[in-house]
Amino acid sequence: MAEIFKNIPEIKYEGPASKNNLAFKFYDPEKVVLGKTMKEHLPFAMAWWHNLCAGGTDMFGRDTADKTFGAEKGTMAHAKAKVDAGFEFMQKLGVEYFCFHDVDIVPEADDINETNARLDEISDYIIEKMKETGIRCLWGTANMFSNPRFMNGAGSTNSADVYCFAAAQIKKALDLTVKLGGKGYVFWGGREGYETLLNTDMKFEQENIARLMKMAVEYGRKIGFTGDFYIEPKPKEPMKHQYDFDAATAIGFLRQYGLDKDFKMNIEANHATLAGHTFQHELRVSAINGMLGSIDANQGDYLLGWDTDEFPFDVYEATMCMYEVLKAGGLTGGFNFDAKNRRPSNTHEDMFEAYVLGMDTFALGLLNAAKIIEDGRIDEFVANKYSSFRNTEIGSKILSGDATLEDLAAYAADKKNVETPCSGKQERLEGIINNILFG
Ligand code: XUL
Ligand code: CO
Repeated sequence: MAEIFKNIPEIKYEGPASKNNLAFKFYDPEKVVLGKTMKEHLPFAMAWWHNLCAGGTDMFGRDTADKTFGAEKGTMAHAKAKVDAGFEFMQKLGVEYFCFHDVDIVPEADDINETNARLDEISDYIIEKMKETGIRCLWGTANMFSNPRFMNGAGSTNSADVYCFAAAQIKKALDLTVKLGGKGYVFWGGREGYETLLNTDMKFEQENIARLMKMAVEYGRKIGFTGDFYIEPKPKEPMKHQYDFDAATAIGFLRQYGLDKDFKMNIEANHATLAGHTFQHELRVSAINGMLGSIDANQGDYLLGWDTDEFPFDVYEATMCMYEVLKAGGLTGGFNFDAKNRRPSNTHEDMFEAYVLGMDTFALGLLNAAKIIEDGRIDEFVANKYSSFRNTEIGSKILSGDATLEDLAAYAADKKNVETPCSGKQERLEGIINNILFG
């Protein structure tokens, strides 16, 4: 098989002093941090769609990057060239997983049966490559938002026929995910939402989405899918209002429809900030509900109100992410770079440099988060902040669930007045973080 990225060597760890743009400065796969190697802490994945398909087209201009990999676009030869390119790319970087939508891996045909035959063919080819390289599938999904048939949604569509086509795509994508040994299956509700309530029966749409998810779980379990289903929350774009607004909303939805045992969250940094939350907030909400599954590792731009899907470079944000992940005991999924090069970064070398940046950013985040945990001052402060509930009789009574409202009112009446609680010490804590990161 001819090499595609001819001028790109295998990317190695060279350390922070290195000036080599094609070397890791911080991601040292075998380095042990808090008892596990970096590679174990950070199961990185390549997003098929951005890395192998997207060429930089935006609202104002066509592709700037060449992603043909020597084949004619829209052909099965091109689909195979993307497999070749993807596996060479992952191998050179030491990325051990990939994520895909059905339509990323083959060109969609007019007849769904033909599309499915193409999917069978390409997945056979992908499996060969997986066997050769040891690279694995993190998760699969069905693209139920690009085809015009999904303009009114997939699970939330008004058309029973379109609903069946969505179901057929999910069925096939689940077959593929199981065939490729994927650890997870993602639902990102691209067009599951609405533009105006003037034409929308919100309750009907949400119930129909839940029905589709239930069918997916039943089918998945029947064919031997033992992994997690994920919801990837996003508040808007393409729809004005998306039903999976954020982690709290998605978790409430899953509980309402009895889906919470089979689903976890796939949290994307840029989606968190679009929802008006920090990445860390979304991770914490998922973790405290036992639903932190996987991460779409990217970064938004606070000056732009849309999903820019940038490669993560914000070390502070990555640090807080890794702090949450470590405290949660790791992910069942991984870190999928749902990120794309900026449009003018249009060379193959840029593709590699983007992954070097993202992987180094998360490696730094891991190192920093481990230092914060080992330092212990932040955790100690938070534990002490609530100590009145643990160290006093009345506090313990509240926690044990034995107290009544009357008991507490009688306690307050006895006390007559109460001191203000301890200071929140935000500035001290922020200083501690700076001191740990840069000291
Ligand atoms: C879109 C997005 C998707 C999902 C998979 O914003 O993040 O690519 O990750 O459908
Ligand atoms: Co995503």
